[in-house]
Amino acid sequence: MQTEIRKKLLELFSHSESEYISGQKISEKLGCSRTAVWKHIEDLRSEGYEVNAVRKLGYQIISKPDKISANEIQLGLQTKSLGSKIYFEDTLPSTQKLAHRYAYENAPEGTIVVTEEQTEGRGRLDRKWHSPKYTGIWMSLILRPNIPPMNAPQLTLLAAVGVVRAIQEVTGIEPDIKWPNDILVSGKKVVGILTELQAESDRINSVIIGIGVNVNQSIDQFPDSLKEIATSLAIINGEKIDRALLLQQMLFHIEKLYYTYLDNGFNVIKLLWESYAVTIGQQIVARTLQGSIKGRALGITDEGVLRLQSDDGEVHLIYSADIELLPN
Ligand code: BTX
Repeated sequence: MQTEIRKKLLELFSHSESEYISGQKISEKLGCSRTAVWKHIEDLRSEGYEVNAVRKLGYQIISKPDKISANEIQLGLQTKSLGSKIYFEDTLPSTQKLAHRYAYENAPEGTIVVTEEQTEGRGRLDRKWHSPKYTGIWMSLILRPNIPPMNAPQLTLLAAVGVVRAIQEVTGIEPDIKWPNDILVSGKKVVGILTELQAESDRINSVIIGIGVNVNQSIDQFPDSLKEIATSLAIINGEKIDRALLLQQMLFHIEKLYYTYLDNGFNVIKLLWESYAVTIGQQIVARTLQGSIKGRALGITDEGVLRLQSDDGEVHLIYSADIELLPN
């Protein structure tokens, strides 16, 4: 929408808060046709405004989009390096893509890329990650740990613990972790984590941790294919959550765990992770690219690999899979 017209339109509504303004009046004030008015209203809706339209009465703005900004993220951030450099965009194909570029261009450790909306958000194995505007936290974090590349999956588990702690603190919700990268509430996914590497055979240049949190979506904002398997923190709590604050707390907890990890290794993280994990002790099916294995999840190894005992007693090491929890 042209900025001038948008400004006029919003001004018009700000003078008559919670009142209806007729399409006729808007078209006169804006100097455009009724069809153009309708188009401008549709644009506002696509940007996160909730607009009521009632025949004969006109239009009424019910709520404005709940935006965040780099400033808001920075203000009150209690970290040393995470978030020390913030790239913030209103819309992006994927934060992960841009973070890869910045990592390649030597962005310092702790750099984050955050956006209000992803048009091509992605999960593992090139799956899609639904990332509608002004509702979630869509972020990629660049770390440069001095660890062997094979230990990088530990950072996915570390990030999951950090996100769970932040969610607990800010919302009071107690989420579960499903190996390796899902955070669930009442069995539905609220967070996905995607860890990618820029590495040589024995050395990590950077780890890019993509985190997607469903924060303020209403149920209607999920496509039908996700309604049964996904939820948001606001749906669970029945009220909107301060996304900037949640993001700050995520960075705070991830950083604390990260320094513990660099100083003392994976052990503490492993214990914490296991305390939040629903997978452990459960009957599960692990679907890997090589096929499916059914059995009991015993725990994770020091490398963060899942140990699964199949019904014939054999213990399998699962490096990457989709997990289905079966009733015990
Ligand atoms: P995943 O492969 O474990 O999960 C992807 C699957 O999750 C999809 O196939 C779909 O079934 C389901 N799904 C898609 N969108 C959502 C959603 N919003 N909520 C719940 N379930 C959903 C998980 O991959 C890793 C996701 C990482 C997303 C972040 S966002 C910031 C960064 N940028 C980017 O492009 N990806 C990461």
